[in-house]
Amino acid sequence: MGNYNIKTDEKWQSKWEKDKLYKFDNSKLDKKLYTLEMFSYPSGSKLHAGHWFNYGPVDSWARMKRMEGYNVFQPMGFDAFGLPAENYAIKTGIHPKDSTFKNIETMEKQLRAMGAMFNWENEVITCSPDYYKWTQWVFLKLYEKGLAYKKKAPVNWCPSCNTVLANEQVLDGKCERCDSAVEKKDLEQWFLKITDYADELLEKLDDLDWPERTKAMQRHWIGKSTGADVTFKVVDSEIEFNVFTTRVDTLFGVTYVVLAPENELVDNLTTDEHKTEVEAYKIQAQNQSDIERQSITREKTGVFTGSYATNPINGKKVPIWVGDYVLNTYGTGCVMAVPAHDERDFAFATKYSLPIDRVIEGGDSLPFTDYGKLVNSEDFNGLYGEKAKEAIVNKLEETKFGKKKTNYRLRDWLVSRQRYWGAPIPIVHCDKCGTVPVPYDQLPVELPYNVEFSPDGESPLAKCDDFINTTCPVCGGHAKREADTLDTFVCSSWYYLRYPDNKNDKEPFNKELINKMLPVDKYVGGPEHACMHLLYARFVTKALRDMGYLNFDEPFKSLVHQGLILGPDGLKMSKSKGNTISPDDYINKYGSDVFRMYLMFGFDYTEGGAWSDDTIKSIARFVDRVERIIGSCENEITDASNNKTSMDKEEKELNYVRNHTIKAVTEDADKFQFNTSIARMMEFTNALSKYTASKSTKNSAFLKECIVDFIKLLAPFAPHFSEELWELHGFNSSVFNTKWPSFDKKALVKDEIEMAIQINGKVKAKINVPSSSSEDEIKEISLNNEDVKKHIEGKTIRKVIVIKNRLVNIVAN
Ligand code: ANZ
Ligand code: ZN
Repeated sequence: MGNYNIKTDEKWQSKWEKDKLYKFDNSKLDKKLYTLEMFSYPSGSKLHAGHWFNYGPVDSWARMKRMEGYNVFQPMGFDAFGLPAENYAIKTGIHPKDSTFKNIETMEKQLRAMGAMFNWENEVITCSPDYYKWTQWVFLKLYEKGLAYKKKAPVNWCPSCNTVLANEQVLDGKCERCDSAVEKKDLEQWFLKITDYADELLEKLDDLDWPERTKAMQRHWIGKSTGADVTFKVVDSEIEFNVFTTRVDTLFGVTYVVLAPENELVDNLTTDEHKTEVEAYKIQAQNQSDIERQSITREKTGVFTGSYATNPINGKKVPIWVGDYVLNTYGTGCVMAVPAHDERDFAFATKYSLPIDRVIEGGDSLPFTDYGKLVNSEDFNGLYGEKAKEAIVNKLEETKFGKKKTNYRLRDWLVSRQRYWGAPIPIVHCDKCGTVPVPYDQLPVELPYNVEFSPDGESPLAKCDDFINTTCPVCGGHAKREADTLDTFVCSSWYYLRYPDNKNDKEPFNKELINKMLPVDKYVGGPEHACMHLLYARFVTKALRDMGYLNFDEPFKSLVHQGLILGPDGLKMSKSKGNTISPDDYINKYGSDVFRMYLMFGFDYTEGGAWSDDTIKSIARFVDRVERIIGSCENEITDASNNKTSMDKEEKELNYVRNHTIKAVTEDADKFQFNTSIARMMEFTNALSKYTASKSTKNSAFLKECIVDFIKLLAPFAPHFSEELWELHGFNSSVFNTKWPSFDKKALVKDEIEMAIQINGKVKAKINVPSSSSEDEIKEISLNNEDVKKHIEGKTIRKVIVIKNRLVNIVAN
């Protein structure tokens, strides 16, 4: 065993802290690099290998960037409000505030033990009043701009726990805690109008350096779709309704229409004869989630209302049905059904024996869902796709029975929670003045400590008299505070704006500073946030920009998702499955650098994988070996006077590996390919070892240069260990204050190149040629090679093909 261990970590961590080595200087922002990792939730289960995998390698990248001359800002904090702490409190009676701050303390210690260059003086904790004061400020600013509003909306309701459930607490339509069937209940809720930004959120995705998959998910989530609203009149009635369709070219193929069960027209359209059946169906549909209802594989169900509507294009009478495959929250909540050309309609029509009329040519069987030539469509026969749509919409517009329409799948963001552990919504309800925002100078609206948070159907804050009763800021009369708290995603939608100016008590951030610090240059976190956090943050940035606070459009220029580290059993790590890996044990045994390098070497950063510690020992051996080899060069390092001006063959070879390593590590690490970076470092180690072992008189000046480069290259990946080596061998200051090595292009050109010679497709010989050789020279050397001569004896050479730097191909018979 070598000398590196956890003591080395501790030594350097306290030295770095004492020297304020990583303190961010915000007066030099021309080469700033804002590196951000998604902050953690302070849960009781402490930091696990997954956190480490998120933070450790990114810190290595940031360290390299620092050495490249960037002014790196890498803050850390805690996303500290939310349900887990509250649920834990309900179970154990420990107050969420107490458990949260205790967890934060533990996690901070663990994060420090990692030795990352976090700017702790910029820490942000979302449940601290000095932070959520500004979360409330953001909410009020959105409210002022009409981007926050209240409306009735259905929530998940557990009748047995008497409480509202978040979507993630509903499993298969049942309450996660008690297994009762979850119901829908209409409650007044606060929303943020993210839909105002739907178009920009969609368009600006193109310019972002983000994983394509994530951009595709956001595109899908926003779900822009262009089509038409078509008006159907109800037969023998004044009532009419619109359907939204993306396939107006199929209008002649409509054989029935379907309304969502919740559609407000359903009661009016249901004839007496069908009342009981429709009522029963509505109740049944109520408890299905939208996701279940949209499932393609689920059997389609529905009931007939007894009424008919008229197809505006041909006057045909079609039956009106109710079916839960139609969502009330999308389009108009009604669809025109074209079973011949739509899968869902086809299944439905087949089940209920409704007519299926083909209006598009093509395909062997129905449904045929592609575009094609129109048939059975009167004047429009023979038209195709877009042309057909255009012609039919024009006709509808003329007759006032329809118009072009764009729909979005994106919904406004529901931000109120009937929960305790969140930022109070800064609103007061006054009988006289109505909804009144809390004046800015009265922020924060503090979350009271003594609150009964066990669920009983009401927001916990509603029962806290001291909190809820207040005076109206407008009229001074008696008023009640809003009892709901904000979704934790509101807290995390703007935290990156607070870090650089976290101590500002006059404003959420200094405008001038923040516009220089942002956007974030590199954001790293899990892909599970693709459609929530990452979309909310983009929205809030754009809204604050439009209010004049920010001068950039997007918060995160470049995004990387780390892969998932799974348990040894290949399953997601979780306490309940007992397959979690605690980094602490490994760090105690091997030191944090070995653990960090193991994570980087053992897994592809964006892929992750199942945990196995097979190769952690080989990383520990690698560290020992480096220590030994560099130790053996002590004499050359201290006395580098043997400075031969020219390099011999061995020195040229080592110099090649050295420069090749610099190039490869710099490029690979920049692409977050840490595993190959470390593999290159191992090769460099081998080359150093070979050189030092084979030479009795070494070129000491040259060797010293190689070792200096080696330690610098290793430093980002093994920060404590490298700092120790740096000091041990008499180098001053911190290795992290030195310049990242650059490579010498000339050294990468090898004097000689090895080439394979194939004769009739089979490798028969290897040759070494000067790298400057021309094609003809290479041909000549090849044909004069003894092995080649043997093989071609007596044959006629038909062709010699030279593939530069690799191969000579001789065809002979
Ligand atoms: C007739 C039709 C014929 C349709 C055809 C498709 C194919 P996107 O792309 O997602 O916007 N639709 C409209 N509103 C709906 C709702 N509230 N619930 C469920 N389905 C709804 O999908 C638009 C298409 O989905 C619309 O075009 C409509 O069916 C259906 F051969 O209209 B289509
Ligand atoms: Zn009032």
